[in-house]
Amino acid sequence: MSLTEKPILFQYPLSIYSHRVLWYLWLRGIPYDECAQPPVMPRPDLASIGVGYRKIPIMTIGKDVYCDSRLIISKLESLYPNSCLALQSPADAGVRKLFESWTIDGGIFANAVKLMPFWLDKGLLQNKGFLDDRQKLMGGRRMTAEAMAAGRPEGLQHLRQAFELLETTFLADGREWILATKEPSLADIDAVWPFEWLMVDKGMRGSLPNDQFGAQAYPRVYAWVQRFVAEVKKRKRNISPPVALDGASMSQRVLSTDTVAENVPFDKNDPLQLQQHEEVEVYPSDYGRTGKSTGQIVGLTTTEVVIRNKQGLHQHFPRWNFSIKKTEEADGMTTGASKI
Ligand SMILES: N[C@@H](CCC(=O)N[C@@H](CS)C(=O)NCC(=O)O)C(=O)O
Repeated sequence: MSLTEKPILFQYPLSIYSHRVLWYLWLRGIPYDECAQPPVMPRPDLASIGVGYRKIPIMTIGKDVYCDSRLIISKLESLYPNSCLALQSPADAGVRKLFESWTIDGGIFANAVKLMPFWLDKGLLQNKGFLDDRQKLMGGRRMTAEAMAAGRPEGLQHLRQAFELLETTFLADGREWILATKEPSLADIDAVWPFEWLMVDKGMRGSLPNDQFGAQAYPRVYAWVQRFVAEVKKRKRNISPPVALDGASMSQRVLSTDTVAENVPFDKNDPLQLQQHEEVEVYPSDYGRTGKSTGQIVGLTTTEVVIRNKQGLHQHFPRWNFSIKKTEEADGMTTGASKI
C-alpha cells in the first residue's frame, strides 16, 4: 500500500453504504478517483481484479483492496492521519463503534429497508432485474409488494424507537453533533446514515409517514440530519471531483501498480487456528454470502483478514460478520469441527 496512489472508490449512486465513505472523504477533503459500478451483478470490473466479494462499496489503494464501508473508513483514518473526524476520548471512540454496530448490525438498516417505497412507479422495487438480483443476495427472500407491505408496520415501529432514542438522549440537550463535538465526527457518520437515507434520499420519498415522523415529532433529529447534509455539501465543494475510470483503465492501473501492499501482521493465536499462506475463502456471514473472495491468507488480526489473490492484490475484510474457511474445507474435502 502506498499513499502515492490515489484511492479508487467502487460505488453506485443509489448505494447508501457508499455514501458513508463519500461523506467521510468529503468531510476530510481526501482526493479519490472512482470506478462506477452497476447496482446489480455481474460486475466485470471487479471480477477483472479478482474480487469475488459482491457488496459495495470497495476501495483500492495501490495493490490493496479494502472491502466494507467500516474497514474502508478505519483504513483511511490510519492512512491519512490527523483526522478532523476522530474522537478525542477512548470512551467517545467506543460510543462511535457502538453507533456503527447499532445502525449496521443492530437492526436499524434492516428496518429501514422494510420502509422502501415499493408503491412508487419506476421505483427500484418495480424493477424485475433488481428484485431478481436482491433475491439472490438475500438467499432466496424476494422483496414482493406483499412482503414489503407486511413488513412495513413493524419497520415503522422500530424506526420510531430509533428516532425517539436519538431525540430524547444524545440530542436532547440541543447539541449540534451527536457526541457534542465542535465539528461533525466519525460518530455522526456512523449514526446519521440510515436516518439521512430515509429522510433525504429521493428514492426513499414517502418512506416515513408525516403523522408518525417529521420535524414536528422529532425536531432535533431532523435538524441534526439537515445540519449534517449541509456540512457535507459545503465541504464537498473544497475537493476536486474524482476522475471517473472505466473498467479497463481501472484494472490497468490497479494491476500494474508497483507499490508495496500494506503489511498486516498474522496472529498465530487466532481462535480459527489458520496457518499463514493457506488457501482460504472469505465471505460475509450476514447476507451476500455467495460473494466469496479466494486467495492465500497473509494477514490476520482481531479485526481484519487479508488474502492475496491470483492477481497479486491484497484483499482486506473486517472480521465482524465475515467467515474465513480453508478452501478444501469449504469444498467438503476435509474433516473437522464443522462436521460434528
Ligand atoms: N457491511 C457492508 C454492507 C454493504 C452493503 O450491503 N451494500 C449494499 C449496497 S448499499 C450492497 O452491496 N448491495 C448489494 C449489491 O450492491 O450487490 C458495508 O458496510 O460496506
